[in-house]
Amino acid sequence: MSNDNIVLLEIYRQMVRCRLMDERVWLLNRQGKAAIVASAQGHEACQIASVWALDRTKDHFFIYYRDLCVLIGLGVSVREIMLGYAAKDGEPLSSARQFPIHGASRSHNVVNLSNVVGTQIPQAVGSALASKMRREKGITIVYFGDGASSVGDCHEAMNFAAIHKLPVIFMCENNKYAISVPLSKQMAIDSIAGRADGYGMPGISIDGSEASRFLSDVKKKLEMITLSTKKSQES
Ligand SMILES: Cc1ncc(C[n+]2csc(CCOP(=O)(O)OP(=O)(O)O)c2C)c(N)n1
Ligand SMILES: [Mg+2]
Repeated sequence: MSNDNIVLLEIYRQMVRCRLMDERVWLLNRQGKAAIVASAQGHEACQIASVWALDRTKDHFFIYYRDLCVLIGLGVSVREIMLGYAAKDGEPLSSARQFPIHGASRSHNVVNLSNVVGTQIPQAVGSALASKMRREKGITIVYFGDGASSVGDCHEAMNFAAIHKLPVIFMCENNKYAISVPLSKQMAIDSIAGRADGYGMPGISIDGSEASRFLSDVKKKLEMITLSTKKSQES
């Protein structure tokens, strides 16, 4: 089997693992045993493929509350995550003291996250600025929802990142709703990626349920970012 196929198979394994875990957590929630849950169902392919497109040993991951599968992709175990939902000791992100899957893990390169929508976006841009100033190779990826893409933090962060040509990927997981508010009531445009033009950086829309296309498109984007950051470091 080719290396590419081995990676795709592993991505698929992790997607199935996440879906089964997510379904189980929902059952526990309905039984009153898991207090609060933000489902990642339907987000599995893009979340896991995004991790495989990057380098877990040197890149920085700024996740949000829906990124259960990113954590699995980064190597947090199902057991560790379930301990969080059950509020038991041994969970590595916050020792189960926070909302499940919140907290930080240095060994997994996950930075602490807030439940307040959009706050991780300027923080991620700060991390990318630090990488650039220290001439480190790592890049930063920040995840957020379509609703978060409308908050002020997001606009300020994108503007700053584009001006300074920072090594950062903004990954919007567009599930077309911010709680019960549909996309058409959140913005007057069709493509969130189209906004990138306005900041002066490239933006692409990818089908988030297509892991292999996602993987190759994110890798292409990474090459562009590395090139552009290198050029701006030289100038
Ligand atoms: C600043 C702020 N405003 C409102 C909320 C309440 N809230 C929690 S999730 C959410 C919807 C976010 O939607 P989106 O960014 O599309 O992410 P999704 O949950 O769809 O993945 C809102 C408004 C919040 N947590 N923070
Ligand atoms: Mg949404």
